[in-house]
Amino acid sequence: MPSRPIAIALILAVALPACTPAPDRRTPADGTAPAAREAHDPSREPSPAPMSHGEAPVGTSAEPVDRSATAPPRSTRRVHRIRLETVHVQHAVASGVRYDAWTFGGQVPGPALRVTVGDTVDFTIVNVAPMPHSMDFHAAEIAPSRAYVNVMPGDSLSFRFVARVPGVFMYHCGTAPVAAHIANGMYGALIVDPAAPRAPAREFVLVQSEFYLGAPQGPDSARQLDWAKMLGLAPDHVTFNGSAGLYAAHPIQVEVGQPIRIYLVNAGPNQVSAFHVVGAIFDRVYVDGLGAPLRGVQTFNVPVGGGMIFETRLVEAGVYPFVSHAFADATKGAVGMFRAGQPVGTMTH
Ligand SMILES: [Cu+2]
Repeated sequence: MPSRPIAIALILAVALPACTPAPDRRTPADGTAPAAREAHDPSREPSPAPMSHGEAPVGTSAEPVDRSATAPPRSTRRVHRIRLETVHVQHAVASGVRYDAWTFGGQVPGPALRVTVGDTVDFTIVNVAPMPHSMDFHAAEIAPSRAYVNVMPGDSLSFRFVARVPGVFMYHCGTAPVAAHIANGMYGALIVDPAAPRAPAREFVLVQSEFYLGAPQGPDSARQLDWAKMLGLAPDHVTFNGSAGLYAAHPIQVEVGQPIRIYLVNAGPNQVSAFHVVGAIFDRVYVDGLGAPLRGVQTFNVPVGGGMIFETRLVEAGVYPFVSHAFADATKGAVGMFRAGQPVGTMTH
């Protein structure tokens, strides 16, 4: 353990940049701008990427990615025996930032699941973590008092449900305080396909979520939840699939004109996702439910705890950012890139 003065210095070194006050908007008595204010003017800082809407450094599609966004294939089974262990692991929430995560299946988000309307989900939760956890499937119609109950360490619980409504649904731990269990990583997406398959497309699953970092407890220590930041809606990182800017560093390769379908779940626990693909319009947005899709949509809000299906095409070769258009959140990591075809004259070359 570091000595107390060193520990305090380390905490301040990490915490102070995050606590930098907002630019002072008061006008000085002499009308001149103080030098300190100019030094913090965001417009004077270099753009993180040599393109509009970059918001994060853009890597190449050739590098392997820890977490693929590719959706699992449509299933032909009618009964799905799904077993998930609740396990605590360290998770890379951003480059160089490890987080003490609580998970389903040892990953954040938990595994993407896929069933078809009418299928039976035969689910078992096995708690190998040192505290109670539970499971809440938004795709299920079931009594929470029976199924969504706490599972003690070393114990397990099984329940079944039939998926009735197509869409993409959140699942999450429902143990109190739920905000902590979600903020720590206990969520994922369950796709429920309609009985008649959707049109062929490249299919992706994105789960948006936030992370609220407590001060490090020592050199190279993993971070833990800052409850006050969570209550204050002040995340440090907002992510697609658990890591800030993951698909900016590892753009998702698609073909020009190819139909793209994105299953998007917003796990939160707090921030609405204003989902948008720069340079594209959504041909269809399926708000969860049984109704007809919206057509010709630029941006659509996915509520916390909601899931929607977005369909689009990218009309020419190029790099197309996808973001939460709530740009504080994009700046904090809710940004990725589609790379259509083989673009020339971009930062990918
Ligand atoms: Cu939990």
